[in-house]
Amino acid sequence: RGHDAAPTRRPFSRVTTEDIGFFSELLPGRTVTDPDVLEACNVDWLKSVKGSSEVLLRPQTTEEVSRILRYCNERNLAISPQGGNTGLVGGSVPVFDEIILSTALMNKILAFDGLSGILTCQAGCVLENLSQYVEERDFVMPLDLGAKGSCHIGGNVSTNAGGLRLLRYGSLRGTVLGLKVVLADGRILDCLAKLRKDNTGYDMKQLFIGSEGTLGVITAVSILCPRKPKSVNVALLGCSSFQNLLETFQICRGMLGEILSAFEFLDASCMSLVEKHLKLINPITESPFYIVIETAGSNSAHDEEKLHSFLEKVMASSLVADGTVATDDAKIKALWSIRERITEALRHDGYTYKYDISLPLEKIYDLVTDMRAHLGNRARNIVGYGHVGDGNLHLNVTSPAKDAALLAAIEPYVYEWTQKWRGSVSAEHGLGLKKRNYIYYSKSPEAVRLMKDFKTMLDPKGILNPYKTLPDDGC
Ligand code: FAD
Ligand code: 2HG
Ligand code: ZN
Repeated sequence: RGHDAAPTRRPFSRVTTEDIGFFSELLPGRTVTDPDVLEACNVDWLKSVKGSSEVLLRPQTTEEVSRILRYCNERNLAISPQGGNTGLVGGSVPVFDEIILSTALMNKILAFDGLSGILTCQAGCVLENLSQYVEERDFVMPLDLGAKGSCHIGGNVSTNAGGLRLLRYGSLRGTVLGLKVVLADGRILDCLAKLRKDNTGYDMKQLFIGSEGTLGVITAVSILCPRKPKSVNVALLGCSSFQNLLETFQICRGMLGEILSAFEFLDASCMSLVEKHLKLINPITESPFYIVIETAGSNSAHDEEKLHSFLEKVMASSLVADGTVATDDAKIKALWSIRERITEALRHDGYTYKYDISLPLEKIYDLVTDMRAHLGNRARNIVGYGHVGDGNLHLNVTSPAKDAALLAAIEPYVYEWTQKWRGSVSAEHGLGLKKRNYIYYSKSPEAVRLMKDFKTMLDPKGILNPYKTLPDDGC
């Protein structure tokens, strides 16, 4: 089953006027049937998939979510949970007429402990708002990503989003300490622990992290925030080859050690796209590859000394051809924009085929090089960028419009390539609608069968985000 394989509508009930009546009574003024509002929620951020839902529900509390799900489960009505709708795999919008359950009004901060740094909030809090809130209290969120202005923490947890700080603070599987989740039949599972350590049996919250709304609706999150670093430096460096970039990474880890907080890369094609479509300025000499390094520490003199000896070493050995360092906020932001806004630039470049691949570090750019040779001039642009520190490549292929022949040339080639090196076909974006049928390239049939068993146990009628994450077949 290919990228565009359309699923068949399952025999869920259709929303009736009685259903609308029930929801309107439960959520007065927050049961939306206005086609103009629904239009935006039915389409994903990439404008690549579109549903036809006629109802948007905007609960404010866990209790309301519970009553919605209990009702939908009894009525056999399907639900598509939605946060900021910035997901990149078609997971956040309905495929057919599933009811959209938005967390947009679940945006309250519930508690912040200034001693431990543990933040507890509702699932619909926008990541950037949380960052601002904890930064005012001298802490930072353990995750950061280009979609921060729109994405919700519940969406981040549901996709197990990685982002730009994972290298330093680790994945949400470690920093999320607790969750409150509503199950398909309306039961409320309160695992909103605020403990660093808790080995009382199975860690139930892990099941919901990265499950893309298929096992339950997350309504609240508690998350461990690190202290805000006193000193931050960002460097943009140019490298003449990917081999030089990898050697620079090795030296960087050794010399910057505990202050290294990000090591990201982009190739020259990405730089051209942000220059062309977003009018961003490349402040250094053109190079085949660029690195964005961030240091975050507690002593600016110590951090700058370390950073400068590292830069001297990599420039003296010609691993790095040119570079610039930023210490003030405006320049730091400008350098980060070059990396963070590539996804936006790609959207301007045409229809985009996205691949979010984990590979052994030494292989990550070979996939881009091989794809260029394989596709020849059939694509508009073939670019590579991503999280070097995490072994995560973002391979993107653009074309003037949707192109079935181009797609057939990319897939399954890209997945076979990834499988050969025992990589992952979804490093951090999830499987959603678009990648669900490629799961076997990275997971064994036994593991997928167990996933299906969990799904059946927790959502026997399959009402939660149908057609997403799990493959269509009956394996
Ligand atoms: P949505 O898109 O609304 O939903 C995503 C999935 O989670 C869907 O399956 C949805 O059904 C489910 N869901 C949402 N909320 C809930 C809930 N409360 N309970 C249960 N299920 C729920 N990802 C990365 O990992 N790293 C990045 O660096 C990164 N950068 C990005 C940059 C840009 C410009 C964009 C557009 C996206 C980027 N992403 C990145 C993709 C990433 O998946 C999302 O940005 C983010 O994690 C999704 O949050 P959201 O609130 O928008 O969720
Ligand atoms: C990033 O790292 C995001 O910028 C988006 O994960 C990647 O658009 C992409 O392919
Ligand atoms: Zn990414």
